[in-house]
Amino acid sequence: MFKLVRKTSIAMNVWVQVIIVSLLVLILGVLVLIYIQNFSSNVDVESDIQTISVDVKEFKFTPSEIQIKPGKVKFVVTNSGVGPHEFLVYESGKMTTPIVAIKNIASGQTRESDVVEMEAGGYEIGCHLPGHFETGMKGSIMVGASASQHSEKVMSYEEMDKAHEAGVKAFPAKTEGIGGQIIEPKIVDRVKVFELTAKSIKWEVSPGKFADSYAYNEQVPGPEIRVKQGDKVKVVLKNDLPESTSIHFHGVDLPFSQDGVPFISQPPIRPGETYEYEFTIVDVPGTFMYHSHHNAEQQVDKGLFGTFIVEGEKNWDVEFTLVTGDGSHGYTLNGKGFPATAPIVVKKDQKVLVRILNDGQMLHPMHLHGVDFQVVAQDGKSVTPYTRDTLTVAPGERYDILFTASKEGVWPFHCHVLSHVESEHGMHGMVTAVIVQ
Ligand SMILES: [Cu+2]
Repeated sequence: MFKLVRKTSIAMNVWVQVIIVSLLVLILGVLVLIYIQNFSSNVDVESDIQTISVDVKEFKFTPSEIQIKPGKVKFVVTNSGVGPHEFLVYESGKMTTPIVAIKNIASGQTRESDVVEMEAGGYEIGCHLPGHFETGMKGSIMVGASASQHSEKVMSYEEMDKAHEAGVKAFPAKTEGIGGQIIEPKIVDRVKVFELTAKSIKWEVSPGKFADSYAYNEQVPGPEIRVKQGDKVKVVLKNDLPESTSIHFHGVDLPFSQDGVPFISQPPIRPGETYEYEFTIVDVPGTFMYHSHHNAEQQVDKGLFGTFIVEGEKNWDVEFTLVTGDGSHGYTLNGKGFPATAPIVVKKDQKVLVRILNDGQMLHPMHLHGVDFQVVAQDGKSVTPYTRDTLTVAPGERYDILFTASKEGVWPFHCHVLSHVESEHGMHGMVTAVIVQ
């Protein structure tokens, strides 16, 4: 009995050892498997993530049009601007539920998003700090099976030259619609009556690029109103917009009741309504503006602005009006972006007056090649003339400049904030030329 027990316990010991060793081998095997699987899936994930670098600044994203493949995406966003910005990615039309939201990116900071899974389809990007989206901080992401990593590849110098040449050769490019055409008043009981209708239109900013716009008489800028000191003037506004509006005659000396600010000096002009402004011109000759003073950030941006000129004696041969714009239409002169901007065509030795008005939201240092000019008036009041070749025009300001076209040639006349005028794709935006023949 004793012997038997001993034998059994020896046999049991061997079995226990076999089981322990087997278990150890099994555990080791499982560990190796887990390790291999983990390691290989890490590599997979790593090679699967598309990293998209985006530069943000006032007021654009670079690139603004992104093409990627469906799958895992990480955004690396650098703020090279001066103020804080945010970077939101959302499915088209679902602005309120972004799939990526990097907020409060300070100037100089680079921030990474979490890795997100993006299925094929259209997405939008935007900075929704007040005014930023509207001013151009927006773009799109196309997620598609055939897309390459980035749409904006590096251009060769030959491609860059070609793009620049094409732009210059296209100038002045034809587009639908001309803004700022002089409107003839109806004379009723010795009152000059100007009729304006505000409505939504598609405005062709540059060849093939149409923008959702609001316009007076289907023009951006609206028709140019010209009056004389002492004139009795009536401006009749019909509102065919989907929202209320008003007109403020910027800088014009008129009674409080005609100042055009809803809930301060008048009720808002609601959709479908017609409203009349009536006043007598007391200002001395000069350059003024008119624009919406209701939801103005959007309404003026979309095109509800125009030039209001009090005419006087002319000591120049020809004159032109140049209104700067910098909102949802991109960078524009008289509602058009280069190469669709209109040139200033003059004969040699003509005395040329240019009225420059800024109804946008940014500063534009306007620079003329070839000859200096004299600043003869600011905000509709004459000043002691001073000579410049570059003149910064701030929002709301108007300047009258005078020069003699003493040299034949094609002299660029452009804003000198370079992002408003020229990129690797050539000249765009706020560029025109004085063509002296
Ligand atoms: Cu500019």
